[in-house]
Amino acid sequence: MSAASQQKTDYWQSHDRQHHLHPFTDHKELAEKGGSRIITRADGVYIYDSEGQEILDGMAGLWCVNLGYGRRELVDAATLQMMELPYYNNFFQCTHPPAIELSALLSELSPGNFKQVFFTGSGSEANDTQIRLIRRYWDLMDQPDKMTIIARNNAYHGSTIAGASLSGMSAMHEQMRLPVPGIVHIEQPHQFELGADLSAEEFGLRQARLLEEKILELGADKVAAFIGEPVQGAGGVIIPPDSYWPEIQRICEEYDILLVADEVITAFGRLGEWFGSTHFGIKPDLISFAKGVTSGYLPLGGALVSDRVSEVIVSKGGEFAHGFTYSGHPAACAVALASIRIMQKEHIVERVKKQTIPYFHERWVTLGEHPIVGEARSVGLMAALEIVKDKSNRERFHKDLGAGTRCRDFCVNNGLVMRAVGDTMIVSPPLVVEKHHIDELVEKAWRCLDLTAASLRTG
Ligand code: PXG
Repeated sequence: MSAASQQKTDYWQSHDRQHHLHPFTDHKELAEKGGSRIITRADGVYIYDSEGQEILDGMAGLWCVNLGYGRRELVDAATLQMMELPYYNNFFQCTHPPAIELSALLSELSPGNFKQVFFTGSGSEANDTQIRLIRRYWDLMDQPDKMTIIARNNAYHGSTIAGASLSGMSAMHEQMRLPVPGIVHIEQPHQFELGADLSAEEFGLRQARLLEEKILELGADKVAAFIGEPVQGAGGVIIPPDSYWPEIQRICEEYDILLVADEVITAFGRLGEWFGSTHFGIKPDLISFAKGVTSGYLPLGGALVSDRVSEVIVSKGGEFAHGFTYSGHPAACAVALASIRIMQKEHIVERVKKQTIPYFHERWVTLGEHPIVGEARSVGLMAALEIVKDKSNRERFHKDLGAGTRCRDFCVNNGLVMRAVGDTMIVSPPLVVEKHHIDELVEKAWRCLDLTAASLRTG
């Protein structure tokens, strides 16, 4: 590293420390470590830090940069839209062409009958919107007592008060005194942690039936909806057994409960379909999206609303008292349109399904042979490794050893972004990764697992 880049890094790190509070960060620990890594540019599937290191972005930013970095068409779409109309709102009986065109395109791509879209600025706001849509729907159906929403432990639905309440992250709940009333949780379909003794089929059915038990406990006339990510992402890429979602679907139908698929991560190609619900055969009433809709180039999210819900909301009338300044921001919508059109033109979803996913899966599962890996699993372009001390009985390393964060740090220092969720390592690379990137990812991951194992041996 040159003296000039060292000086710049020092300057940025010191200002960052003094002025910038980061999301989900222990600032005391960060300061002790010497400060943040500063990412200054990116190209394709690589990011570059202020010291000039090239790092393969195994997380597509934060599960979002699906088309990779440096796509000129997305930049041009934003620029043109900003010149034409940088901002106008969708309140008070107004709108603009990008929001109209994007809502029509999303409706066309959606699985099933989703004619209406409500735009937000993020995934958290999308889920906040879902709660309002759900409550509005049951009020208009003259069943105002159908209020409670059932979510799952270790789910992630965002970090606003509503998003964090729907989420099942105990640390978030403790710190923020959540969930808010009317949101309850059931156990997740995490077989590695909770169901090693059962077949996948049995475990999936057992975990789905926890929903039925909870509905019966609360009374179906009190339960409004169930929300779940088709595959839990931030919780550690938890892939439900095939028996899980069909049973959830049956239960929602039997007890007249709305089904919300939080597709903030799984929509727009990550599972080899436009929507992850198609992969699992889920027929949701509401879908949350964000992230991949713009490939992360600008913030945008939303709720796709099925005809069942939207026809009630539209036909019964009365104002839907909800909205954000940036609901359907024109530049974000223009980027989303450009991003989806690139995906269509380059047949990205089909290519990912037929070529990238099978190769990625074949290579990823080889990491399961590593001495400290208890399980290597993947679905679509989402994958996890469970770091264990003893492969035979899934015993974990002592928590204080921080095996996961050690591995994460080895990865980033050796040119790979791989995230740690406790001792579960996860990746979700851009959809445009090629075979040689996948080889590089798996080789680097293996090497960093070796380094992790060696460092754990020496304490
Ligand atoms: N739903 C799901 C399924 C998500 O993954 C959100 C909602 C919230 O979206 P916004 O745009 O409000 O952040 C998410 C976000 C992680 C991590 O550590 C994951 C997310 C966000 C931040 C960190 O894996 N997912």
